[in-house]
Amino acid sequence: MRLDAEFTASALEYSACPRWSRAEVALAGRSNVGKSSLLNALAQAKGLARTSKTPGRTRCLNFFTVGAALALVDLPGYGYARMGRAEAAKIAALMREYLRLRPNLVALAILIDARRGPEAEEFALAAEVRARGLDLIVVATKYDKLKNSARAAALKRFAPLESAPIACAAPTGEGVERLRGRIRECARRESAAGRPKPIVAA
Ligand SMILES: Nc1nc2c(ncn2[C@@H]2O[C@H](COP(=O)(O)OP(=O)(O)OP(=O)(O)O)[C@@H](O)[C@H]2O)c(=O)[nH]1
Ligand SMILES: [Mg+2]
Repeated sequence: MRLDAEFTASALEYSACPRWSRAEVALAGRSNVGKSSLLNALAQAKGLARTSKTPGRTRCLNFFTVGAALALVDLPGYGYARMGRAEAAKIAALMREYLRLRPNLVALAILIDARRGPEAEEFALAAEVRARGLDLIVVATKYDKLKNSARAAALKRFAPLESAPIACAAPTGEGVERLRGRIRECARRESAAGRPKPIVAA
């Protein structure tokens, strides 16, 4: 079943994040890893989140509501070498603030190119997610770019993250239903815990 996501808001600064009670599941990852494409695949809506061959496309936090209780957040990518230093620092600060402070955040999906495997940035992100007690979802993206014979070895490189990756391919939809299931599960667990989500004050 698709996630009926609707673009609702963008935030260039942490203080501009929407004030609502929705649980948020955010997608993080290196620039060009396929965050926006996967969001579109989750929603089965091609032009929902803007995708591009040019890395560094998404430069703000983009919020997509899914019904009254959930929102997906497309985060700007990190590690884009050709982005100006001031711009990169601004984006890194925005991400850090969102990850550390956002009370609505219940789970972070870390997207990692299946061909590349996790690197220092992803290990650091995973540690931060666990330290905050959030749910961690590990996604191996662009799985369609790997030959069948190379797939098992590629996924083995994810083992040190200690969370089984969901292998996804946006063009074919492989793995996407599993990821939807995980996202729904995180949101459900949160509402079952009965934690009232704060409506963030200004
Ligand atoms: N073959 C294949 N290509 C993909 C997949 N996901 C994304 N792409 C391509 O990779 C490029 C980057 O995808 P985006 O979804 O824009 O990546 P992003 O992570 O949102 O990038 P930033 O916003 O720059 O951080 C585009 O050319 C996509 O078409 C996938 O699963 N398989
Ligand atoms: Mg993007």
